[in-house]
Amino acid sequence: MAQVNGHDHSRWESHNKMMLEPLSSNDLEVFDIIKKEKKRQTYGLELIASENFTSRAVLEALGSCMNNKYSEGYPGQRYYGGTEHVDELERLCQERALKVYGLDPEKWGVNVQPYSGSPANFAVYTAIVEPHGRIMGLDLPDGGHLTHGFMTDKKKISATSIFFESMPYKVNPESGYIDYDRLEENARLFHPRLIIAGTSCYSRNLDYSRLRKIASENGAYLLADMAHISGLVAAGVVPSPFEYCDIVSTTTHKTLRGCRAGVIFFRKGVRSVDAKGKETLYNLESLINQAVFPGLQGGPHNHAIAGVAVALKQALTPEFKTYQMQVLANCKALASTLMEKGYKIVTGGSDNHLILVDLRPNGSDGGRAEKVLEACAIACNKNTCPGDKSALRPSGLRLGSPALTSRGLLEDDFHKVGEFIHQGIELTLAIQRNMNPKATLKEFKDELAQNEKYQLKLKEIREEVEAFAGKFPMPGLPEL
Ligand code: DSN
Repeated sequence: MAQVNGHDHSRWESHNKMMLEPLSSNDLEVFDIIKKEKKRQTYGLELIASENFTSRAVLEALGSCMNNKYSEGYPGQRYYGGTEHVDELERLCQERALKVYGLDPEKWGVNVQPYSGSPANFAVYTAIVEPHGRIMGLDLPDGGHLTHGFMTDKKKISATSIFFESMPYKVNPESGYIDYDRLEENARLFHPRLIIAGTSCYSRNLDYSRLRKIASENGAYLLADMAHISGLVAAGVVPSPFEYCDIVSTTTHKTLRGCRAGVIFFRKGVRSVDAKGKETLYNLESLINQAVFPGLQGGPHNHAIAGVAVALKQALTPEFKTYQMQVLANCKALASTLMEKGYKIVTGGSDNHLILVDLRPNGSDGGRAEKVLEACAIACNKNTCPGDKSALRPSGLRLGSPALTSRGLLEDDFHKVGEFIHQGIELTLAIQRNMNPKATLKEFKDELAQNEKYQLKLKEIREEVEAFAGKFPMPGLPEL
């Protein structure tokens, strides 16, 4: 090895060794952390509604040499040489994205370069809304996403609310359903440039036709942020936003089950025809493409585009449709188990992959229950419920079925998962009963950590959960 092309390369040998070594020997600290995370994922119950387990093929594409390539620009128009294969890849990814959602390339275009969902949404806003232009999205405490314009009375939290004027719409605090009448009234007063049809924690289908009507009445664009449900839409098991929207954004790693990235779809062709028959055309293609690059991003993450392309191919299979149908069935099974045990589910059920459990009737809240469940190897997240007075003490737990369904759990297994959650919440309530009702979350966590009786109970539940979860296969790379 010392001789390469007749020259002595011996001083380079240790460098080459480092570059070719597997992770397991090259960086034991990172390797060990990843192994621990893999164990946590394998022996725990993953119920975070926005998470999933992507496939081995997606992870292989993601870990490929595509990571190494810069390719600022778009296929055929790059600022770098050596881009023939990334051009081919990006075009393939675009074709598959349109095919998965049944879109005619004459009427729809797609940008697969956004790094994730938040930059994708911000790109849409900067493309079509002028600085300080008006945006209406579902309020975060009501189930919307941060990027849909979240702010409080004290602070503009999301950059969307800093650089644009945001007026949220809300759910009805009694029913938990979106209050479309109030949105309609407020839109007439606010004159938004853009209305966002998208959610992070809403268990019901959106009324896209109603949202379209409200947007059109106000000359506003309608953007669907379908990040949570894009896999369900791809499989045709929930209503599609494409018929009604001008633009659709999504992440690719939630129900769509790819790697972490973002995609924006935009309409092309005729936007409207006036009374005299004069057509107005969409000009979204150049606005959105320019907003993504060079407006907000540099070189696309070609390894992520490769992973997304693989996930999109999988999304075209019958197996993917079966998976998405099972996501819905499992979510319903979990909802019915918890309702049979007397829990209040916001809106009384679910049309999609998630439920929101309102713990106010039980005298508890999401923060405390989340901590206990986490200690039982059950991962979920606290979430505000409609009518919550403070976002600092959210009353609910958001539970989703996509990740565990990817591991092969069926309805009966989800009934069992519901039993485990019930045991965790019972323990939460038992701890609360023995504490001052005004105890802080920190005091609650200290009590949980220090009280031997609770630690024993936690251990008992966790061991059962781990034995149960460990029986299901884990998608992904065999080692990592
Ligand atoms: N943070 C994600 C979620 O959990 O819903 C959305 O980006």
